[in-house]
Amino acid sequence: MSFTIVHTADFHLDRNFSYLSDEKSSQRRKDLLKAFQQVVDFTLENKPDALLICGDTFDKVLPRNPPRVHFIRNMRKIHENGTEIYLIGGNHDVPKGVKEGTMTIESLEAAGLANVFKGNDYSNIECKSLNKDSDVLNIHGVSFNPFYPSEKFIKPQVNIKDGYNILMMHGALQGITPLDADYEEDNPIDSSAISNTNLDYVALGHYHNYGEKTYDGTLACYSGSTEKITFLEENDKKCFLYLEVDGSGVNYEKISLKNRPMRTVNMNINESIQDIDHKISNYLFENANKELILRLKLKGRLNFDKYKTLHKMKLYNDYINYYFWFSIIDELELSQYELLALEKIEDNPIKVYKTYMNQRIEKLEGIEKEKYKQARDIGVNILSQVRED
Ligand SMILES: [Mn+2]
Repeated sequence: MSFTIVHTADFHLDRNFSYLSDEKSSQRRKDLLKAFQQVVDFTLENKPDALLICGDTFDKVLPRNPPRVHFIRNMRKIHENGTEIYLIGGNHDVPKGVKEGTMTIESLEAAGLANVFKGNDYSNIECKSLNKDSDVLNIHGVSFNPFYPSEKFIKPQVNIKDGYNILMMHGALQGITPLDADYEEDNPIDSSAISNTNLDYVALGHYHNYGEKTYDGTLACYSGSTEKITFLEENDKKCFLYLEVDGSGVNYEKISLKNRPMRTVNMNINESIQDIDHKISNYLFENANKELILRLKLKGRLNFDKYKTLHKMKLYNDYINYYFWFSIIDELELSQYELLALEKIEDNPIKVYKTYMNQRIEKLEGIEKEKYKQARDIGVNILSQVRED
């Protein structure tokens, strides 16, 4: 007898993409929903026994209602289709104070649609059993603990039961490397604690890249996020996992996801280039792609006069409609360029500020006039200090 399982994590629904305009950020939120939908559609079609969602379902503790309703509606379909759903909270789902109190995913449990492991005590991990004919799949799950110290390794205590045993966790398992090194500090899990269990499988969330390792016969996998969240993930191939657990062990298949393309390109610029704008403009024209998120990094050394022939804002305005989004990141170094003393610049910020304030002060009278004079002097003082720094 075997159990079939879909393992996924890190949908990050309702994320704000702060580097984008409101409109583009909202389109990226639709991208997140599209990636999520691919998992939903696969699950509805293949009817696995269990769907495991290993944290960071939502990017924030209090997501907006549209993605929340969308998520619940799809979970209901999966539930009614005969798949049992299990969720844990990730560092983005778990409230850190009493104000929010509960995780958004708990609403699924309240509606009777899913099992949510809300506990975050690694020494007392909750277990729910799924029966199929005479076989049992024991799912142990624990949510992310936001108060756990980053230098102390977690040794999860799992009470192994008759049948198959799977552990769901959201944290940093030793031995698997994340794309983003910062992630290694969040709820770090001791790999020897995994080796010493008799678990059949560890379903992990948190790392946005796929990763797997076997610890003394126990397979542990990060399914990775379903959409590319940061530029570190631009070349990452997104997937989720379809597993079959039976007497012979765990077999799994990576199911690929389709995502919006993201790319960072380094362009070398130097003084021998006749027309820098033209070179960049050519590149942007030839590589135009309405779906693409592009970062163009300019590298190299230029003198100041040559640098002044570069018009980044104009290039941006000319080509922004040829892409989903792009930006020119200026990493150029300037040669033969002396930092001018502020006094020598005609419009130094202190002068500009002083002139502006004096113009206003002229039009004022009485106490108002005095307040503005004080404000002018405080401002000049602060600006002078900044200049000295
Ligand atoms: Mn996470």
